[in-house]
Amino acid sequence: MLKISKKVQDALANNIPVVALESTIISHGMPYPKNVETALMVEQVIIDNGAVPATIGIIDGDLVVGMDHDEIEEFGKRKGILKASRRDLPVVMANKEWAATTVATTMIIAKMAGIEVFVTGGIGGVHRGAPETFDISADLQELAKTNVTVVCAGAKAILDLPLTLEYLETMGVPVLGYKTKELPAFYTPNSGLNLDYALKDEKNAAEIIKEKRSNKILDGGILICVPIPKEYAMDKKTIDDAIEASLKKADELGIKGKDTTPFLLKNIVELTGGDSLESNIKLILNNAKVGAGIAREYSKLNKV
Ligand code: PSU
Ligand code: MN
Repeated sequence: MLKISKKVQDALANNIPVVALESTIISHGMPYPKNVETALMVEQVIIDNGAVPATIGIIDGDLVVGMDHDEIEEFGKRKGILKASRRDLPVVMANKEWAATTVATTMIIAKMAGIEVFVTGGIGGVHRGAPETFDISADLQELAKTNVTVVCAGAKAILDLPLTLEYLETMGVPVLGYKTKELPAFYTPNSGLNLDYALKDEKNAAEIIKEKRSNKILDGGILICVPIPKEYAMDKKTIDDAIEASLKKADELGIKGKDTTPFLLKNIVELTGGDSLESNIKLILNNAKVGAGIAREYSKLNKV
């Protein structure tokens, strides 16, 4: 059921760097047509930085690795595309559904295909109020066990960032800041939360990945957090207010489970008049550049 595009297959066979990309951000994370434009721009940044993009999603139950442009367009505009996390995988495969892959599912499929580096915007995490609701994204469990490196801009302040970091620590996931020792907060470079390690550069990241992969006992993901470039960051008060208002609205409407994250993202875009979407796009493009660089350095280390 794994369908890897010819380009991605050739790259993997020849130790050419490949970068995996998710599709939930396309189908459930941004409005059409910006979602498609962004997905295509991200692919182009990866190509311009010397790697091969592999956008991942589920089409008629097949696990597609390396969507073409028409497929990306479909994920952007088709109605009724499901959001598949780990628990949904067997169902959407057996029922031959179209489903967008979350960070968790994209990691699983990237691992199946043999892709180490995966670039996204933000990961799921421990939601605010989780001590009551138990709402903790399956992304965190996946980071604990699946051998893929995820490059992101931290986690959004819709989440409980201190608890998200605690959870990752408990699960043994290395959380590495890209040239920073502070956890970035997605729309802003600063969260006020310390990280233990700052990566010097892309090569340093590749060395750490290589070390972890050469020790079976250290199986699991790695999280690399790249701060949004200052010039694209949002004003902290503006974004915090939009987040607060969106959380309140979700609560009033009784939004739960897998609908929570897409609802909050959409609401924040509306409340900021599209500004948060622009920041979101800029940070992903930046992550793509860093991720491609890490994939390139990692390929170099794996040359025999
Ligand atoms: N965070 C974002 N943008 C996104 C997502 C998270 O800033 O698009 C998506 C990712 O696909 C992530 C998923 O894996 O939401 C997490 O959903 P949940 O909280 O239901 O696990
Ligand atoms: Mn959840």
